Amino acid sequence: MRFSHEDWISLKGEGHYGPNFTDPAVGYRAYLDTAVTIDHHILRYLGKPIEQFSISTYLHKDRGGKLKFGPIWDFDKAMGSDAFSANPIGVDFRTFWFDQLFEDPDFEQQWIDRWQQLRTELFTDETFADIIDGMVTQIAEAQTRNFARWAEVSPVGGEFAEPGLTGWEAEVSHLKGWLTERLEWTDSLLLQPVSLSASGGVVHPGFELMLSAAQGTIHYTLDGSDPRDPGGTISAGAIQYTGQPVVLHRNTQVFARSFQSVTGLDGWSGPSSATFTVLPGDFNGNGLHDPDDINRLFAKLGSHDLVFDLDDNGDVDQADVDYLVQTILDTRYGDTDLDGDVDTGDLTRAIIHFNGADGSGKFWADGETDGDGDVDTQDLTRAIINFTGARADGESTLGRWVITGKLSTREVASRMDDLSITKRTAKRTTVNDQHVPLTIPTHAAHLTRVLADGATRKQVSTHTSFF
Ligand SMILES: [Ca+2]
Ligand SMILES: [Ca+2]
Ligand SMILES: [Ca+2]
Ligand SMILES: [Ca+2]
Repeated sequence: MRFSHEDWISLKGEGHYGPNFTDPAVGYRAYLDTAVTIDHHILRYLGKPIEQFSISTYLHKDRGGKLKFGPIWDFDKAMGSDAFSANPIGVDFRTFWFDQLFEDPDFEQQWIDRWQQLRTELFTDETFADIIDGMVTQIAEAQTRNFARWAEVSPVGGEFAEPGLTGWEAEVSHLKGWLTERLEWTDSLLLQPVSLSASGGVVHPGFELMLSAAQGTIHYTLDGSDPRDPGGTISAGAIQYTGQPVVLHRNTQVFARSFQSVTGLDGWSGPSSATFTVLPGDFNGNGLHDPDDINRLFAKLGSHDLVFDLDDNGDVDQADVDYLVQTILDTRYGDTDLDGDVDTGDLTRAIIHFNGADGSGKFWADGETDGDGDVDTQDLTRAIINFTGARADGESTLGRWVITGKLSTREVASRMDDLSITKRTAKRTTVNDQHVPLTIPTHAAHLTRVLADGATRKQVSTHTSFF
């Protein structure tokens, strides 16, 4: 059927021209597919056909569906091929079918958002050149006969063609140049999107994101919500960028726009967004929990670097290591390989790397537990108390324990006495406020055998209060 412009006008009232025309329930959005409409409008706008936005217009709809503009057609006089479109600059695109739609700031913003999105994906010089070159290939053979037959319109190129070209090649080059001019001129009307210093993905806690915009002030959110409210006001949740880095501590969805307080098309830029994965405790930002993360925390003990202050009390101390090891990684001191158990392999590593209270240069994977650089009796005792044996289920996922019993402090002390083979130290240490005679065996195989025989049967309390 024919849907005339008069029909369009007659949809006023609560429809197209009514006072509530922006109301999604009764206004134009109730019966018009705006995304399709905008794509249709942008394509016509881009080509600048002489018909502009009036004649040569089709609309269609599915039964029960919304009105959609299209199919699109009539570009015989467009894109620099005639006097009207010769200049790629200009055209009032808020006319006729589309006049009132652009009175709605949210429709206008949707157009800007779509345009700027297309500019990063499909509307690039490279994409258009590929499309044109593909068409050139198709008609390269036929075009010579065409222009032989219609000599009065023989190809002459145009002002946007690359210098030095003639004939058909100049015509093709002119078309590409015209499109580039049109794209760049349109960009110049709009506030350009905010640039983000990173495009998202896995980053370390404390990652510093920078935002920049050529014009306007930057407003952003970290929860993925639009800093622009419907109607164009700044949302209550939006943060104005100060120029300082945005520090990321947890999973974050950044959504930023540039804003300029003038009326017209340059109120808000299109969106810039990025999703960042920030794993708490993943201090090296590789997306995994690994011994290096704990080592990095060790290096910050005693500082006030808030990135490492996992329990949010202002200090970076052993309590933060507790939080990383026990809460985030859900394992125990002494789990040198972070596979969720403290088994003979872990203890063997700690023993091999034992270098006493004056030692240095040791890390988590060596059996170091408190960031003082050594593997001493304190570290070793922690590992022994936490001994679980190899995980019964054989899985390596942290945090799944098979605890079958409890080893008392007295039993731990007794076990340690049993382990003495070569006494390198007679230092005393403290377990549950009791002094425990500690001996450091140098015979790792014997130690691991004793523990394997003993502690795996009894297991170790999950609630030792060693720290
Ligand atoms: Ca890591
Ligand atoms: Ca802390
Ligand atoms: Ca382990
Ligand atoms: Ca240590």
